[in-house]
Amino acid sequence: MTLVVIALGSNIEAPSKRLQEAIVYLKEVPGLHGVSASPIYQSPPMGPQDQPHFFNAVISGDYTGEPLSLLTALQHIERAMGRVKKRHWGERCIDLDIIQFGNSVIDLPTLTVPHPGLEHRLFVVQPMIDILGADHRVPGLLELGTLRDRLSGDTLTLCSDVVLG
Ligand code: A4P
Ligand code: MG
Repeated sequence: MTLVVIALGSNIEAPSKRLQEAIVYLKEVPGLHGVSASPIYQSPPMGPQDQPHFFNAVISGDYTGEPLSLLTALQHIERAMGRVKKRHWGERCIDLDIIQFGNSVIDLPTLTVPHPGLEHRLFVVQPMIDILGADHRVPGLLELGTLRDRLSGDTLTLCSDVVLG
């Protein structure tokens, strides 16, 4: 079993409902067990500013398969949910990124893990802390609490009206 962390993001087409829908799909991924979901957070878009704010959450779970199998499963969910690629860092109804795959460091053309954006994204670091704790570490990085302190100037709002699970 490998501890995996997956980031969820959405900023169009009823984002918080899309995150809930994605959780339902994630719980059905073969080999992925014990899924627990963070609260949802809202933040201004990173990248192009002419798009709506993002809703983000993370899930953790235990996975029995290989990294590329998990990536394929996530891309299948994105397609099933009707995701259309518009532009890099642009609007999307769902984005599923592998943040951590146990202690693995993966550098393939189609998969980079740990996700290289993690230490710059409070909208991933904070929900990871919520479910894994501030002492948790991702390979090659300092503990999450330190990453959060470095991002303390970033804007992040807890959406307490919707609970995933
Ligand atoms: N890929 C490589 N590594 C991974 C990984 N660890 N997990 C490849 C998932 N996929 C990975 O992704 C392009 C390719 O990345 C995939 O085919 C896969 O083989 P994509 O989602 O189709 O395209 P993209 O938008 O160009 O890139 P990406 O990396 O998903 O965008 P980001 O970095 O996730 O940024 N602002 C806020 N506030 N919150 C957000 O969630 N998200 C984005 C998207 C922009 N701004 C945001 C947010
Ligand atoms: Mg992606």
